[in-house]
Amino acid sequence: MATELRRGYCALCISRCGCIGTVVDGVLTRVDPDPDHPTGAALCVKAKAAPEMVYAPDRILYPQRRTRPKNAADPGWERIGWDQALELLAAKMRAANPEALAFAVATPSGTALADSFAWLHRLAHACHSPNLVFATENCNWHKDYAPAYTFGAGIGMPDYDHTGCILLWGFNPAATWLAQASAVQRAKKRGAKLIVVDPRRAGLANSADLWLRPRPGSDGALALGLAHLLIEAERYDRDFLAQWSDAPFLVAEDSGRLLNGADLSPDGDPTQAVAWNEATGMARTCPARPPNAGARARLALRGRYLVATPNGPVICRPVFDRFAERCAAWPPGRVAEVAGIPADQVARAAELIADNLPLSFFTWTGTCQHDNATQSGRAIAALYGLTGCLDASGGNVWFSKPPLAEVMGFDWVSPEERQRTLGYRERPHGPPQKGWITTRDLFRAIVASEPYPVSCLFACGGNFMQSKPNTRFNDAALEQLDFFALAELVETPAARYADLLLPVCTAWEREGLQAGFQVSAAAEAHVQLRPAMVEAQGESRSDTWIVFDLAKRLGLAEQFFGGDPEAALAAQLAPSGLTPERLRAAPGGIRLDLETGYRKYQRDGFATPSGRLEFHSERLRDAGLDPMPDYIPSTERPGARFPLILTTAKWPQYCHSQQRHLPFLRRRMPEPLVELHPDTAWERGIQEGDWVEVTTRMGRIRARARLDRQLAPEVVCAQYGWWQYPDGAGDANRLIDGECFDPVSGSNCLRDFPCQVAAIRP
Ligand SMILES: Nc1nc2c(c(=O)[nH]1)N[C@H]1C(S)=C(S)[C@@H](COP(=O)(O)OP(=O)(O)OC[C@H]3O[C@@H](n4cnc5c(=O)[nH]c(N)nc54)[C@H](O)[C@@H]3O)O[C@H]1N2
Ligand SMILES: Nc1nc2c(c(=O)[nH]1)N[C@H]1C(S)=C(S)[C@@H](COP(=O)(O)OP(=O)(O)OC[C@H]3O[C@@H](n4cnc5c(=O)[nH]c(N)nc54)[C@H](O)[C@@H]3O)O[C@H]1N2
Ligand code: SF4
Ligand SMILES: [Mo]
Repeated sequence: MATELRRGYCALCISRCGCIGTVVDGVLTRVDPDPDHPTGAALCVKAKAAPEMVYAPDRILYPQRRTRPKNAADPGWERIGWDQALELLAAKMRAANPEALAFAVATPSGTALADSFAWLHRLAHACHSPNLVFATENCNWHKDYAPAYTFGAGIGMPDYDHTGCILLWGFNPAATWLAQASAVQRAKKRGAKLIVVDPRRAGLANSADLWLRPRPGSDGALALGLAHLLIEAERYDRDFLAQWSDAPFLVAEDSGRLLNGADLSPDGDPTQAVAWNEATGMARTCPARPPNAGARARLALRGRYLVATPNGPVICRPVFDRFAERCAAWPPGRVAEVAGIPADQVARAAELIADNLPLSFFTWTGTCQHDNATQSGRAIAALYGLTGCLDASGGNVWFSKPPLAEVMGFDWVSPEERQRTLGYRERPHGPPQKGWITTRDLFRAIVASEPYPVSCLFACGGNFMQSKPNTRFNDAALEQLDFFALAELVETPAARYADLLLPVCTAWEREGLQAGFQVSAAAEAHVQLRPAMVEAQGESRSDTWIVFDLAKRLGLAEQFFGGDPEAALAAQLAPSGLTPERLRAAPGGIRLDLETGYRKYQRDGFATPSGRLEFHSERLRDAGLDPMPDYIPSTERPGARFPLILTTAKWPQYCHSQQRHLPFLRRRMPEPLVELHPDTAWERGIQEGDWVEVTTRMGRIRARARLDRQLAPEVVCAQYGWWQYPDGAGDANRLIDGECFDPVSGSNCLRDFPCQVAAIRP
């Protein structure tokens, strides 16, 4: 018996936990943590199920072509060869004009798609397709892109090694990002405080110094309320705000517009904002980067000023004064009313934050999956801005990343082509600016040619029939596609509509590059080329292999490094000084000698139009949107028929709609659950373990009741993605209306939808 140990990392979710695989006679038998790896402290149950995943009987192992009509119960799959399969797909792609050709990709945060994410984008862009379906609006958009309107970049990462207080807001890393959960626990042991904001007392909320239980969707109100308490107590970083944020910039009271240099004199600089100098009692222009500290003027943050302009006097107030006024509308009593959090707990949270700086925070889907996500996110970002901890030691830091070549090819799509992206016209400040579209918009285009027809779709995973809310036209759209090719591991509900099924190998059977493991400066400097633990099963291939082969067939070899993935990898690595060979010789990975500096804005400014952290976004104002954060109640409010609030969450056993077919995991979570308060259950005659029905104005699903005394009696938490269970039970997304969405990002009410629960009588 030949036993081999192989170092790698688990690629199944964003955590990318360092691991060691055991391979006996070419068979993967187990996977264990790699304690020498920066994210290798622990593995979750999904990694433990790796052998079952590789050898699962349900896997697709050969390319297959449909032989029956799309509405037939059985597609009549016919096995074909790779050459025939890819030639068929290439012919269909060549025949479709670029905007009629769409791509789709599974989330790289909850699958191993990160391996090929960049290459699939490169292919779409080389084809000049403006449309790529990606769950970003409900996922990472609100932490990686939307914060750019405040910070000029994403939220960065808590500097756990130096932080004084951690705020986890709608983020449960114990279930979803093990390496962050470990980092939080280490920081807590060192003495850092922990505040968790979550309607459920899940994961680290159990050991937090303070657990705040907001009503789902009320996060914006809480953020403004906390900001109010910090402002009222003057426990904010005045110097940071005056020098590095737009807080002192004057806004005209009548128009809500920022004043600029041209307002002070006809030959003034219109690119410079204006602030009130308290020392001279005069308005002055304000450079993005402040002059040396000695010459610093004392710029007003509060008050109302009369500024002389060539067109007469204008009444102005600093941005900060206007922001403070918005926050003042949220005293603890009102937060308690709207968010359901007792006033003394709101006060306690503000105190904990102010007493334990530096503050760091992480927020993810708990605050993102709402139709008010953009504004809630801005409110949280603004609250964080007050502390002055951004990019400071112990705050949220942008750690230095391994320098890799940019290979996604975003700039191959011209601005004119980009404007054709589905949803771009309605949401130019959201994901469509990167070509990322929602299924709602895709399906409308397919079914109603609105605003133009889409006829051909190539998807690398992504189970959007399950993971997206109820979009009208779900089935009709996929049926009407002229051609749909799907690269998958298993036959998902979407596969029923595919013309061509391409077998993909699991991450355990293919190589993958991870440049940076995110959770600390050291982890972010770590680069690893994960080896294939075992050979690919059947004729399955990696997504990257498929993309490169297709590119060659489409005459795009030149854009794809001669069609050679190895040459492409070398080119991608070149700026880092690494080579594929060097990485293969160091299977545990290589730590680059990168240094992370703090407060990099002092050198570079923030990547916003003003060069400063922006409480007021003139870009959003120009787009007719509110330039300042606010709390916007969800459009969907509970009422007499649907008095409860439906939310969802993730569990350690599964990623989204996957893995239900693996017995090791299924034993640990055999059936779809719905969590509810014992009083809510009692009123309805429901007992622990009963099958119940959850209903919304969109439909009904079944699930097993699990009683949880820590929930608010009005909150119900269901699951989604249970397609491998009879009768569509447990699929909460069938209950949610995909026509309700955030006006900027397109995010949906996956966490905040009115519902009712009833016992199912036998
Ligand atoms: N096991 C597992 N891990 C995963 C994934 C997976 O599917 N399974 N998916 C990966 C992906 S793609 C992502 S995006 C991440 C997501 O990672 P997380 O954001 O941590 O995922 P969730 O558990 O869905 O949501 C976090 C918490 O938000 C809470 N919540 C619900 N509604 C609200 C609300 O209105 N306000 C607030 N403040 N909180 C609310 C939930 O109770 C939950 O505990 O996880 C990644 N990791
Ligand atoms: N109600 C509700 N809905 C949600 C969420 C929620 O919290 N609540 N979370 C949302 C979030 S955060 C996200 S990111 C989306 C996720 O939505 P999706 O990106 O659609 O994720 P999955 O549903 O897990 O589907 C992934 C599919 O890709 C396949 N796959 C896995 N690995 C590979 C691979 O390496 N190659 C290929 N070709 N295929 C692969 C899997 O078999 C699976 O069928 O769901 C969203 N939906
Ligand atoms: S948390 Fe689990 S699934 Fe995610 S990378 Fe770590 S071991 Fe894999
Ligand atoms: Mo996600």
